Amino acid sequence: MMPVRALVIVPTYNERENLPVLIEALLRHADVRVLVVDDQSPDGTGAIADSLAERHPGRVEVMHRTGVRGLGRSYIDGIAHGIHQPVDVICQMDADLSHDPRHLPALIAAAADADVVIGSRYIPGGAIQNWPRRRRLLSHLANIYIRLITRLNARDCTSGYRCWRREALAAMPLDGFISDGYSFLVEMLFVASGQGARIAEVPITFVERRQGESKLSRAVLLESALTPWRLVARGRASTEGR
Ligand SMILES: Nc1nc2c(ncn2[C@@H]2O[C@H](COP(=O)(O)OP(=O)(O)OP(=O)(O)O)[C@@H](O)[C@H]2O)c(=O)[nH]1
Ligand SMILES: [Mg+2]
Repeated sequence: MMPVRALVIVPTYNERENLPVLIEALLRHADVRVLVVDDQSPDGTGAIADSLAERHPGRVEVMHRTGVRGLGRSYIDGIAHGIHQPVDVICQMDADLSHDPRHLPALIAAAADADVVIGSRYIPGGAIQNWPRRRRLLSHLANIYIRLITRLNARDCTSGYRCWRREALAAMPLDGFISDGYSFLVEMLFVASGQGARIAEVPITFVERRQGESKLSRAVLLESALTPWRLVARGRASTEGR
């Protein structure tokens, strides 16, 4: 069987302690390349990423974004670059070591029969480490809420650990996306599902970050609460327009 070539896109904002550890672990897997998308992190993550790219030529690439910062925007830029690379699958994961690289082969393998594979905390075998009860509850309720409104079937619609077949990503109209923060992840699934993408899940153990700071703010939570409604409203408008 031909090896599956993977590109892993890692958005970073202030992840200087975490990024080197993540990249070394990722590169232990053959046929894996990494694209770091840094948003001018004030802590110097961008320079650290550059030195990692120098140490691993051909396997690590860095995109330094300027202008408006954002997780969704970073993914859009990273994906626009990634879909033109000679790879079979494109993965997304957080830089803060919450997403263990040891799960990557399972995600990539499952993409043989799916267009997108979610690293899932909420299917049998999935788990979360070091989250307080409050945060667990919030995430759990968020997923119920999203599933109810959007009719998505996946158990973990908010996981940022995913593996896409390159063609499935290339088919996404990313320019028309309406969300930018964490709900960008929900929007990606919603749009993919609307395009008939096959969505699969494999269990992961999510580990809360030890280094660096969380960027989860009130504004992010509000956007997350509104996005599912905006997505279905847009979906209805586009079917009525036909
Ligand atoms: N490029 C870029 N990356 C970002 C931005 N905001 C967050 N990230 C990265 O996106 C990933 C997820 O962000 P986190 O802050 O870990 O979000 P979270 O997992 O919900 O919150 P934590 O509890 O802190 O882990 C990490 O790799 C961040 O560095 C941003 O504005 N731009
Ligand atoms: Mg995190």
